Amino acid sequence: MPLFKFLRRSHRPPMPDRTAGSHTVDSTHPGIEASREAPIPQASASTNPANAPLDTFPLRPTTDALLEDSRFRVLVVGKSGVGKSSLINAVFRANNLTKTSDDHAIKHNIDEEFTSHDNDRLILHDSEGFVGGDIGNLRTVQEFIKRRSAERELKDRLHAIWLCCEIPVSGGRVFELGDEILLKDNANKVGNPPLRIPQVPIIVVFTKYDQLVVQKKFILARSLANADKVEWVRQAEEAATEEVKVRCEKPLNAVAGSRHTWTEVSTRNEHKDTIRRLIDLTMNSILAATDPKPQTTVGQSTADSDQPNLEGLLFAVAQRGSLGTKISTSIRVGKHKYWGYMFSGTFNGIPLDECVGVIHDDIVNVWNFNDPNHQCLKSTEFRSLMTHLVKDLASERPNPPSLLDNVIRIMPPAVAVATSVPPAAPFVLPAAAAVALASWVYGKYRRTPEILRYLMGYVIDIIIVMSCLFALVDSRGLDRISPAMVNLVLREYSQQKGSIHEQVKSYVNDATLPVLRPKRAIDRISDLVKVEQYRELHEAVILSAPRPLDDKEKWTTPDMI
Ligand SMILES: Nc1nc2c(ncn2[C@@H]2O[C@H](COP(=O)(O)OP(=O)(O)O)[C@@H](O)[C@H]2O)c(=O)[nH]1
Ligand SMILES: [Mg+2]
Repeated sequence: MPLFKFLRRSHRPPMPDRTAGSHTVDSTHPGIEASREAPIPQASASTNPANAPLDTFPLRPTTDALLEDSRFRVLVVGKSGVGKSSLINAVFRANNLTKTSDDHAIKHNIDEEFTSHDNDRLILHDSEGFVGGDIGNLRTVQEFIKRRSAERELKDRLHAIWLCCEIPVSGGRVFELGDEILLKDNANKVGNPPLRIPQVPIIVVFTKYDQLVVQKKFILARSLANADKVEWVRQAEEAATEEVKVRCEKPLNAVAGSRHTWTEVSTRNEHKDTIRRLIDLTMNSILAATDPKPQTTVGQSTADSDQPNLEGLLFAVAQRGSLGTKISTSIRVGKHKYWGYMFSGTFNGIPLDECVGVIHDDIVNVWNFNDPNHQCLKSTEFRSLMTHLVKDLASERPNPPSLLDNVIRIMPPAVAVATSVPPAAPFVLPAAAAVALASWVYGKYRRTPEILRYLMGYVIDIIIVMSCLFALVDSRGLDRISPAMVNLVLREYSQQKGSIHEQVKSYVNDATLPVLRPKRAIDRISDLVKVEQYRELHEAVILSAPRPLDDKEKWTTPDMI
């Protein structure tokens, strides 16, 4: 029997398969689903939400079933040297890609699957693109796209295609004949709605944008001799962007029409915004392609849905370059299931550690940090620290324990373990004592202001902590998550959490409880985790991080946060 239910792994039938549900794009936060109403917890739809038992025991993170067997599958097409591998690294931080099998039956290189231990949410297919008038490889690519688009199973299907072409800095054609035929055929193709097989989006990626900026800087150097550097760079980028329109967009429009999705990228650090844009565009294209409903504008649909868009979720989880997409996806996944339960009372009677456990795991799954076996972010130590972080949300006058609470254990398991230590060693604390969860987690869920505050605070805090880790990893080019990184983030955030927690307290109290609506509460969480509000916190985390971080550092203790 595991020490904490948190650590228990349960088995339930997988999530419903991708169904005829409508998938929509949230234009403000490209995410995995856009439902204007928070989904009503299934169990409460027809019964009194406060009393309805959950139909889904034991609880299981929404993302678990999906992520168990499906990964984001992308085809990257482009001539050798255009920057495909660098791009994959910039978007997914997937170094050391290796072939998954040495299957001699594979006829074409394009069928080989590349995966990386650094980011196991990705399967890459790599194609050398087209040189000159070579049509042979074009046929191979087209056949592959056709076959992989028609796969019925999400896990086997191709989810996106990046066609990479280097920006011709010193003149010349941007496309080869093969690129043009591929784009033209794709533009003329229609999807297959009756079979619900979506057309896999092809995003045209014009690479090495920085080279064009350098060229423009050089040209402008003389005329802007007296301008400051910022202005010089701004003008060079503006001129480069105009040049991309002439050298790349115009030829693209000529072969594929003006609605085709494209963007310019550079994998150089100073152009990270181009990588974020590619991620957002890819997300929008996947959502638009997999939404069978008519689109109003790209990325917006007329329909609401509480079904997650699974292709979109796979990409949102796999990518590691867009903080905004991570935050909006955390919210979408939460909205889809357990956050509604949190405020409606559907969790009634369930041990709180179990409720917190599924909410925690769903969010950690979305962020997909390089954390082998989840040894940091799903560790008991981290869960424990997170439960302590929200302790200041306790009621000043705690509610008297309910009858329900009296029948469950009130002693933290760690203490229970401590008492079983032989009397000969009374002062030797067992290791588990250091990882006791905060006491509020050892009760059962009841819809009280205090418990709602703890849960709401936990969700907000863990998303903010994840966003700080993201900023730290991104700015330092760090690889794996370590306790040192998490400790640092927790220390910084614990100094700044006061105003957020005040807002949670004023949102949920004795007076507001009777009128609290799940949808409004979830919207409030979304407001409180908007990324713009945490730029300073992210900077503080980055500035206070020692170089190098101590990878042997032990977990901090709850009194330090
Ligand atoms: N200037 C510049 N060079 C790049 C960029 N991306 C990749 N490269 C360089 O282009 C070369 C080929 O890159 P690689 O990713 O291996 O291309 P692949 O053969 O298509 O996989 C390497 O020397 C990279 O450093 C970029 O955005 N800008
Ligand atoms: Mg390569």
